[in-house]
Amino acid sequence: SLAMKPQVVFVLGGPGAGKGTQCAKIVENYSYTHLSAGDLLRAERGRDGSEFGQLIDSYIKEGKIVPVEITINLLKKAMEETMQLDKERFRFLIDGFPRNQDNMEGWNKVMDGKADVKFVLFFDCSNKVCIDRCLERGKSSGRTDDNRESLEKRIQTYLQSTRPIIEQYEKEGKVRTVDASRGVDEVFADVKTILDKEG
Ligand code: UP5
Ligand code: MG
Repeated sequence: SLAMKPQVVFVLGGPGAGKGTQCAKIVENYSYTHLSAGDLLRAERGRDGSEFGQLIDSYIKEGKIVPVEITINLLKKAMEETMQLDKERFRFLIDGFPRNQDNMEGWNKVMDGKADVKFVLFFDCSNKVCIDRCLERGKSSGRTDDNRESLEKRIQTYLQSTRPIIEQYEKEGKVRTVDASRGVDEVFADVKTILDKEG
């Protein structure tokens, strides 16, 4: 049988914009598989015998972007494993990637011709709302980067490195923007409109 090429939606937005929350809701309603690059990196950090554990740990605390070779391998492996288990599962939400030029070049190099990027779902949210949400979550998340010091760095990295990537995709007409500062259900209503239209 013919294997389908992975169909990818990149999900971007600042720290705490609601990428993970909205992806979870999408998965309940559409046949997408959610892959959070951050979650994959945190799992790799905690994996016994990982040669990248310490590097990932320090990058995450510093809000810096991990070298793409590491992230792309985790994403590629997760996509392959998903499709091996069920060949109908070829639609992916790739959450929190690509975050910089290095990420984008790495993706283009490794995935060229192997996956189609349909569009970028951009959760647009003010820095203040983003920071407040992460600090609130930090009370119980156990995440090493949900503190004020790391958050300032995460926001800086987002503004300096990730926004330009979103702008590049915008020029290609590939960005679908959602106002993510509203309540979860209001945001999701807009997400649904976009996904229903894109098919
Ligand atoms: N919440 C969500 N939506 C809400 C709403 N509409 N109203 C009110 N509250 C809302 O949500 C964050 C919090 O806000 C939660 O408590 C939620 O209940 C609430 P969440 O859905 O988790 O937001 P999300 O955008 O997913 O936030 P997250 O913190 O995961 O975003 P980041 O982009 O900062 O984190 P990520 O895990 O993607 O990356 C972490 C680090 O990993 C990066 O800083 C980087 O160091 C590294 N990384 C890489 O190096 N490369 C990668 O490719 C990816 C990550
Ligand atoms: Mg997340």
